[in-house]
Amino acid sequence: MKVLQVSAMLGAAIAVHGHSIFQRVSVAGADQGQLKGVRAPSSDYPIQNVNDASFACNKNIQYHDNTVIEVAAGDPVGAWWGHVIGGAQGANDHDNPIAASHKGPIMVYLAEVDDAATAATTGLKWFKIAEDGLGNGQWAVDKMIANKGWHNFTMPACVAPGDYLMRVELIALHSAQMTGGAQFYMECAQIRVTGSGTNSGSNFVSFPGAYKANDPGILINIYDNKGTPNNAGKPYAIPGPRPIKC
Ligand SMILES: *[C@@H]1O[C@H](CO)[C@@H](O)[C@H](O)[C@H]1NC(C)=O
Ligand SMILES: [Cu+2]
Repeated sequence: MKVLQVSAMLGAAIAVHGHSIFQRVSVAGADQGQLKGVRAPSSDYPIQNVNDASFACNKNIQYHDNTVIEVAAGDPVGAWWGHVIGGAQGANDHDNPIAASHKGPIMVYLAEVDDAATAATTGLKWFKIAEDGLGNGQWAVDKMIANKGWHNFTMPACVAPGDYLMRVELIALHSAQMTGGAQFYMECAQIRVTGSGTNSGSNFVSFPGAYKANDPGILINIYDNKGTPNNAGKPYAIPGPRPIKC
């Protein structure tokens, strides 16, 4: 009986942390495989300090293979999120791919590198290629949950060929009304863009550096006076620069 009670309490404690990890890529509908070409930690914990030295591609990376994923400019791309490495944490995991409370945007950045398999993650110049925030009361995270962990976007058709780190970032805003309360989840994939694009980016930013703790999309109360997480019907200002336009 005691043991059962303790494990029930542990279960509840774990359920409180409905975090997430980006760990799989699809290109033009082809699943590239679990952790193939994605650098990931084993921990699903967020970073909450926008000045964290590991804000680009997360810390304590445990998974880092030599795969470089080919993406033709213009391809549809999917980024798959799971609660923990592998997806669900046990049976009936209601917090997979992420706890439903974790409303917020999902963004994709690229940084050009010499060799995506081995590139260091500091000192890079990042540009944004995709972003989704809040529309019609639905957050990017809501769509990702409805889509079984997949966040789909298009590799812009004008992106110049070359190796890039592709940083996919989700911000959970459920406690973002306190400074330092926003939760940042990010991993980087190793990709090689092909095609005849000529756009090597613009509006470059650094990580850390791109965000401030009090940016309007980071220090924010997303609840209306009834507690609905709809930003009280106001538009949501997605952090960082706008994506490139082709
Ligand atoms: C998103 O991409 C995944 C992986 O390719 C696919 O299974 C899913 O159907 C796509 N979802 C939508 C809504 O396009
Ligand atoms: Cu969480």
